This record gives sequence, C-alpha cells and structure tokens, in this order.
Amino acid sequence: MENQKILSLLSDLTSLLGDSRCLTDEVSKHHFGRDWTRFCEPDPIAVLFPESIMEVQQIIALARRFEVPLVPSGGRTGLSGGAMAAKGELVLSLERMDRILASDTTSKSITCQAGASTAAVQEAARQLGLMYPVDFASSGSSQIGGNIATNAGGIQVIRYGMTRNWVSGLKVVTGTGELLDLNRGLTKNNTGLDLRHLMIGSEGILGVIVEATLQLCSPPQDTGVAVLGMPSMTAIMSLLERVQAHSTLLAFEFFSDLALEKVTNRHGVTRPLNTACPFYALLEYERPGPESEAVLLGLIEGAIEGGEVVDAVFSQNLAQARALWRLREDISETIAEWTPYKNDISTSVSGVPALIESIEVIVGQRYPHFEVVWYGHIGDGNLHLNILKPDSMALEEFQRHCKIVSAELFQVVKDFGGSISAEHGVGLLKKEFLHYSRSAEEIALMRAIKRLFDPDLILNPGKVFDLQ
Ligand code: 2HG
Ligand code: ZN
Repeated sequence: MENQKILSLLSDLTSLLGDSRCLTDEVSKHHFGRDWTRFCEPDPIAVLFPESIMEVQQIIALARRFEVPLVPSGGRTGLSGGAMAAKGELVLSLERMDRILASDTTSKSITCQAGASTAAVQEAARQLGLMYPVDFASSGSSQIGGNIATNAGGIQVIRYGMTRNWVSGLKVVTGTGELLDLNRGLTKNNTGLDLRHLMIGSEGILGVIVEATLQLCSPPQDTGVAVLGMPSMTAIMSLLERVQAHSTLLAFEFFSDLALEKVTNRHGVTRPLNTACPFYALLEYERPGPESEAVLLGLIEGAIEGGEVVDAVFSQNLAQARALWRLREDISETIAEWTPYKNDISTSVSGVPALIESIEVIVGQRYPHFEVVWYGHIGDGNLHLNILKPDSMALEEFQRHCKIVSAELFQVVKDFGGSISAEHGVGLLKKEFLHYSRSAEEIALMRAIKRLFDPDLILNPGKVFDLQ
C-alpha cells in the first residue's frame, strides 16, 4: 500500500482509538504480529486494541474502506501461524476486551469478552463451585476468543470434548461489520443452521469473535495422576481400553523417552521412574473412593507382571500430581529452541496402533538423522510428532526436507481417514496440505462461505485456504 494511504489510515485509526491503542512501534508490531510459530517474520502496519464491540465494527469499516486486511489476535499461543501478520495487515488484538460479563449458576454458564484468558474463565468458574473443563498448558496466556476460533482441544478432551462442546452463545462481528448474536446461551435451539458452529474453529476468516457464553460443569470430586513406563505405543493403546473399563479418565496422554529427557534436562528434575522406557503414559483418573483406585492399582500391577507395563508411579498428593503433569505439559515449550517441525495428526482411537505402525516406518526411513519427539493426547487419537532441527542445518533446508516428508505422512493419515490437524488448526502452516483431510467439494464450499461472511476478503486472508 502506498505511503499516503497508510498515513491516512493510521490517522483515522488514531482518531478512533487514541495513540495508546494504535501502536506502530517496531517492538509492538513484532510482539503482537506473530503467534508461537517461528517460520516467518511478522510485518504488520499497526496493532489495534479496541475496547468495545462498536470499536471493532468501526475498525472493520475502516479496513474495508482502505482495503487493508485484519488479523484477529488473541493470546497468540497458536502453532499453525493462524495469528501471523506478515504481509502488512492490521493486528486486531482483543486483549483489552477481557472482562467476565455475567455468570449464571442455574444455567451453569459464564459470559465473557473474547480477550478473557482461559485461566481467568477457569478461575471464575471455580469461584462459582463449577468448572470450565477445557484446559491446556498455555491456559494462562491463551484467550477464549482464540480458543473458540481454533476449537481448542487440550488435555481433557477424552472426558469433556473440545471447546465446541462448551460454547452456548457467541457474538461475532463479520467482515461486513455486522454483529451476529448466535444461540444466546440456549441449550435447545433447533431453528435452522447453527452459525455458531461455523464460527467455532474458523480461525478468524469469517468474523471476529467478541463475546462468548460458555457452559460449565461440576468438577470431579477427587482425581489421581499416574505415569506408567511403557514398552511401546501399541501397549499404551491396549492399556487404555482396559483402564477405561474400570475408571473414568480425565486424561490419557503419552510422551517418548526423548521428550522426557529434554524436559528433565531443562528443568533439572528427576525422572519419574528408575527404568528408562521407550514411552510413558500419563493418566489422570477420577477417584470417587479408595475402592475405585484399588481396582486401578490392581490392574496396573497385573500389567506390570505381564510385561505390558514396565513400571508405574502414582501421585500421593496434589504437588506430586502437578509435578507429574509438568513432565508432559512442559514438552512443547522445552523443545521450542530446536525450531521443531510440528505435526498434529489424529485418527479414530481404534485406528491409532495401525497408524502409528505406518508412521514409524516413514519416520525411521525419512528422519534417520533427526531427533524425533513424540507426545500427545493418545487417548483421543491425537499424536504430536515433532522433528527437531539439527543445530548445523539451515532453517530453510530443514523445512524443505520436512515438507516433502509431510506429504508422505499426510497421505498415510488420509488413508486412515484421519486429520492432518487435530487441534492446532490449519493457519498458514498446513494450508497447502488441507486437501489431505478435506475434499475438493468441501474446500469449494468453504471458499463460498468465506465470501458470504467477508465479501471484501479483509479477515485473516491467506489463512486456512487460498481463495483461487
Ligand atoms: C500440547 O499438547 C500442545 O502440548 C502443543 O498441543 C503440541 O507442541 C506441540 O506440538
Ligand atoms: Zn496438544
């Protein structure tokens, strides 16, 4: 865009928001112009901080008039580049719209602005004696609007499902500046197409989420955490079925020995078990009474005797439970220094062992010299496969190599009817591979829907799919 036009746009934005809410300094643009991905450099025109729905609408009106794209921005903890502003966009940060607006203990719901952090909503629910059950390591920084825009998953999906399950109302400003008030917190509402669900997971390409009503539930009475040393990933899956027959699981995660090694080295903590194992399973389970735990302990003891489990440690108190969780939750941040090539794939839970077998062949052949770190929410069929960049290799060369392997990997995922992005979304990083998970007809419909909600194509252009 030519300079004169940019100056005139910035002058209108500053009149609307004031200097302090329209930032153009390099530090702010760099900070707010990117998410946790590190594959390209941010380059926005300015970072905007609206404080009301009306201001969001006014910003959208200006963006349309000046034909400048907008990148809606939450806590920027995403891993697919969905919140990257690298092409002269305006970053529309929801950070100043972070209030909890209302709570309703009869309907078990909370209404908040989109910029409220996930942790703030969890805490507000706790104050009511209730629980907002979507949870993940980045809950302190991630925001509800971003969680909804990416249909965030996390560590308790096996028990509570994804963000989608908990959104009963949404206010969204579309690309034409119209405010949609979707579903209004209703439990039952069968009046045609549910546009709320179109917005959930839309990665900011259809509208800017400004408010949400979230359902809450009762927290489990008591829970325990265990880490089990496992001989293989397939052993983890057969254990899952047996454990689920006796216990209600809140989480069933796994990580490889290399993941554990990276975390224990970084944080100077000791390993949870004396014997190093190829993989570890982390279970969080409801503990309604001592008898239920005794059944689980008996089952694990039997599995140790049978060689299906190598060793196990059970938390004795909350501090130990937290320490065990950190072994899993700290992985992503710990390995970030190796600029990993991230894969976030899924299949049906029953399909996991066969999928893993096929992927291990590809990984063994194609990445023999790279460090490969496995972890994820194996209990719901979601595997995070991270390939670490060798220090000696240039980033471009590493990415070129991994992209070639991705095509092969995603073909296998497709053959299993799985997904190339189970929870991180498509954003910029996965868009060239979208066709491995969605048909040409589906993508054509998505493009048409995009044009309906955002005819001037100003909302997060270039994310999820290209328009031609
Ligand atoms: C997790 O499960 C997050 O820890 C991040 O989804 C996954 O870093 C990753 O690949
Ligand atoms: Zn995850």
